[in-house]
Amino acid sequence: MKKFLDLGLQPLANKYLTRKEIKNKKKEQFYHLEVGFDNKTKLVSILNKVPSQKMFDNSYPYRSSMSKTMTESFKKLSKKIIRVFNPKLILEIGSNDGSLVKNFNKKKVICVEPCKNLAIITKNKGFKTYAEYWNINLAKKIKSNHQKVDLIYSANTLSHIANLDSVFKSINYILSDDGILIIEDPSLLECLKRVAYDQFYNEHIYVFSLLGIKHIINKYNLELFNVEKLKTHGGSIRYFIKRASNSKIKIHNNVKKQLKVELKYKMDKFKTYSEFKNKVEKSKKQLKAIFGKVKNKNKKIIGYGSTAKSVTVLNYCNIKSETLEYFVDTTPSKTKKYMPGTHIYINKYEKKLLDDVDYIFLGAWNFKEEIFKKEKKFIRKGGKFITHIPTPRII
Ligand code: DWN
Repeated sequence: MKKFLDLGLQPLANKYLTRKEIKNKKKEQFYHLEVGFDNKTKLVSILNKVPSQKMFDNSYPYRSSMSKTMTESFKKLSKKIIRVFNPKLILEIGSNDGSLVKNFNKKKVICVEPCKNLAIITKNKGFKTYAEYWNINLAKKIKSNHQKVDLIYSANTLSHIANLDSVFKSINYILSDDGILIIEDPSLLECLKRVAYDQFYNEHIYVFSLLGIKHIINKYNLELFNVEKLKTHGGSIRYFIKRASNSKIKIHNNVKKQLKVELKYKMDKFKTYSEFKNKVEKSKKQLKAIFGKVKNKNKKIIGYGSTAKSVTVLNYCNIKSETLEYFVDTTPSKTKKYMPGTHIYINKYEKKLLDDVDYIFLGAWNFKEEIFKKEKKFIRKGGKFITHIPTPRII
């Protein structure tokens, strides 16, 4: 791995602080957020990894069901899975609060979710749930209880696991011969194009490209047969994978097309990443200038969506509560808490909290359309948004 980006010292994203922890001056854990590119594997990864147990514990706050965009995307995919693949047994790695599996017959789904506070949700709804980390021991346990599975799905999870060899070895072990693996994660190409450097934080150990995925799955005799571009999470890719030995499934032209696009963008070259670094540094200067200008006019700025991504932005750009007064968020486990590192307060979302606000920083920029639709009144009254994607600007 050759380093191309340094985003400074960062607190652990998703470790929101309680009032008591702030009062007692709780010492937060910081790590050095550096990002590198591996010329051999074409993987882009953070360099200093935080152990999974410190990140995905019994109080993980992110709930995928909090966004209409995500629940609709999962619903659409579920219909497609039933229509096209009609699997007998589905395994979801990283099932969060069950927003995908709720679309399936309970008897046909196995959930894997190491965060116990989330695993309990699917368990209580009657889904077979393993509250464990995905690895070969768990794959063996599941296989001995249920036999092989014929569809494995994993969204926004594999990018969170450091040991990709263990991930794919375990998948390889449990997937039936004509089984399908569907993965979706943020797209590195979109991240580069949008200068979305906030896709990098302790949980996002990797931001995948098709080039990187292809390299790792080939080692396990797995093969891509289709890719779909998604709008979710600021631009994601859904990878459809089969065993190389399964010749019944034709390889879609989309795979070649996407590879061509990535190569045209020179994603296989280090230079592309060092140029990205320059864009990130420029973005920081521009965002700080916007906040400075607005604040000098004594305007009230708040944040919308206390995302893990905004932890990277605020800490990298050193934006604190003197500038951004508070966040609003709909996630119960985040509200009435404080943002990691910057200690900006998170209010439970209520429309009236926007009444005297002049500017809103879009922490959840990936849900811009959903938020703009919801906040028509704020916009009509002349309220403005600040975003750093793709370039810092006021909307
Ligand atoms: O990979 C990950 C993704 C899937 O989710 C995790 N590592 C952590 C998390 O990342 P994030 O926090 O950057 O995710 P989101 O989905 O961009 O978070 C959106 C936040 O905004 C949530 O806290 C909910 C909030 N929100 C809101 O308050 N009102 C979102 C919408 C759409 C809204 O209308």
